Amino acid sequence: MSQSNLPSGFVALVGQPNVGKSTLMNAILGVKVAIATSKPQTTRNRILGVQTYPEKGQICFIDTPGIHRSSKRLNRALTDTALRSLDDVDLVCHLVDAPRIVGYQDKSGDTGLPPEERFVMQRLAQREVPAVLVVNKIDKVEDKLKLLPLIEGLTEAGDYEDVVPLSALTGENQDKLVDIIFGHLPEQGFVFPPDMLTDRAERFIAAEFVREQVMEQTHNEVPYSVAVEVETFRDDPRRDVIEIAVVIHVERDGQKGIIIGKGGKRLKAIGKGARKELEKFFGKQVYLETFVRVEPRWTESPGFLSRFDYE
Ligand SMILES: Nc1nc2c(ncn2[C@@H]2O[C@H](COP(=O)(O)OP(=O)(O)OP(=O)(O)O)[C@@H](O)[C@H]2O)c(=O)[nH]1
Ligand SMILES: [Mg+2]
Repeated sequence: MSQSNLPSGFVALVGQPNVGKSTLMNAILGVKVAIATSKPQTTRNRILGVQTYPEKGQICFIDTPGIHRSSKRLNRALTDTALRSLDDVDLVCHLVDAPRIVGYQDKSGDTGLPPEERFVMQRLAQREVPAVLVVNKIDKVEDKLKLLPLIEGLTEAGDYEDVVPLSALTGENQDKLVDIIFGHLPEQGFVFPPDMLTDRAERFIAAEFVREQVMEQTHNEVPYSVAVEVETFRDDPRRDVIEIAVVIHVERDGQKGIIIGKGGKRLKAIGKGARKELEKFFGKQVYLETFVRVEPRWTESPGFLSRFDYE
């Protein structure tokens, strides 16, 4: 088959927050492009990740924010971004968190689909793109027999071309998903050059890697009140170090104190963690400076949200 006949196209990864969309994209790409944390609402923008198989074809993943119900401006913008991503793709992968659904019981003790999952399914049903159901985190389901009723319930409630139970963490069944995806892509040759990885600039990646550390190392409302902006990004090819300076925006003075920590300890740990990840990504030494600034109620400010491309 000549390269111009190989299957390729756009595949949106969608689902509730924290189901493993970014982890799965990174796992298939073999590179961390999208940050992933243990907390929901980590991803805030649509992020392209391209994986080229020279003999097989090209998958252009679109990682998206988690779809969820909320009255907050930032959160509504996240769900809107995810839903807009469905407009121009060839296939949707709807990810669900297997252990969460297996363990679900409503107030009366009935099992079934959690209402948040029904909300996502309703939103997906309004689109015409074909969808594949990806049942993620199966490594966390001890009794695999419990997956069967779960899959039955989901496929009854939604309209899917295929179902793939897998683990984005261990890699189990990921090849199967790749094969299924290729079965749904048009034979049109590569969309992007084979060495393309993402559409996101280095500055975006740098800011995101810092935000990842803040989200993992803080708790309660703090992770959701943080936005990170790169002020300086200096990568001089004649020098073997990249100089990066970032501002961590928070909403309140108290949050600034939490991020800095006693004697600057937490900010130091955040910087250290981010620097390690950045050096891995850029393959070069990184000198990272961090500043914390208070931007009152930025999560409700249209100007600030659009500055970060959140809406
Ligand atoms: N055990 C297990 N954990 C997983 C798996 N996939 C993802 N996780 C974990 O689930 C958490 C959420 O992963 P993310 O990739 O950030 O999830 P997401 O769907 O992108 O979340 P949002 O960006 O908030 O919508 C992280 O702690 C991951 O390590 C899996 O297959 N098994
Ligand atoms: Mg994500």
